[in-house]
Amino acid sequence: MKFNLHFGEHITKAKMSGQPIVALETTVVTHGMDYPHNIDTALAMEQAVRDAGACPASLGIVDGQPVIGMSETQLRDFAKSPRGSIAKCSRRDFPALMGMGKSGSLTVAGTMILAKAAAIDVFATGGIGGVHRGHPFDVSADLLELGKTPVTVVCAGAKSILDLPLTMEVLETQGVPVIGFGCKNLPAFYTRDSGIAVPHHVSDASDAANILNAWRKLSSENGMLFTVPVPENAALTNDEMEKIIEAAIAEADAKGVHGAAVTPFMLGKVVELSGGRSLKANIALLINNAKVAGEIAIAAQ
Ligand code: PSU
Ligand code: MN
Repeated sequence: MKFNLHFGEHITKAKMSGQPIVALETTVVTHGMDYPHNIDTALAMEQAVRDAGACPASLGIVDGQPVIGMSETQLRDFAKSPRGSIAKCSRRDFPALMGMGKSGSLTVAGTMILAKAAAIDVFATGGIGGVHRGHPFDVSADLLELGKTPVTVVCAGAKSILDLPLTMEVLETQGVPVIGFGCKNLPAFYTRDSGIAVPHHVSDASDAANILNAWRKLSSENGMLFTVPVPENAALTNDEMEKIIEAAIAEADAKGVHGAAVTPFMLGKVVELSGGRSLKANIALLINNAKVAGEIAIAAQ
């Protein structure tokens, strides 16, 4: 896809000085968390990238215009928008949103597409989409995008609202390197260890940077994943999560929630059923992933 991109001033500056840039997604702002946690977290992620020495670029579609490096005002507008008024934009949604001059927050897949168009190859998010439990044909476009778009994504694994073994199988089929960052098993977003081994792992940003640079040198045609466990002091346990998730899945199935609505529905239910503890984990891992992505981008300079 080709885009007529609008660059924020901070991005133009960073590009001119050769400062590494880290892309950030915005679906988490419009669909992942409520106001004001969403804006506070988005700004804290930007700050974590800056503290690491890199330049943050929050990506979104604003009134039909793809923006690389949204301003604080634009992010605030996204954060305050009533749920559902800003569309969740994945690969399939670009023509409709842009053609009609609408705004869209970008999913992992959507962010990868615009990041590539803007020549940004490092991106931090919370969790990636995956294969839904009990619905093996509901495969997130994130996984297929990782199979064909060369952007490295730093995430906390995927939520166990998903079928994690099947998600790993699809990533393997798509040829996506999955690198544990400080972990030998895939983290499961709220929890640190899914019990599923990842094929490769590193213990710090400098080793991660060596892999990032090898991936760059190979001119890889697909994406790469670094998986970072949620910080220990904010992590939930697998046992408590499993109960919550089973209840949430049962409710989603009973209500017939499907398609793009499934993930936001599940995210909301989990917050409700965990009494807010999942929110604390979510915020902690998002900020930590932004920090790690910034550190890797700087170490790979
Ligand atoms: N998983 C999360 N938090 C999120 C998402 C996924 O733990 O906010 C968002 C991301 O933007 C991701 C999208 O790209 O949901 C995946 O949606 P779907 O499953 O419909 O592909
Ligand atoms: Mn889906």
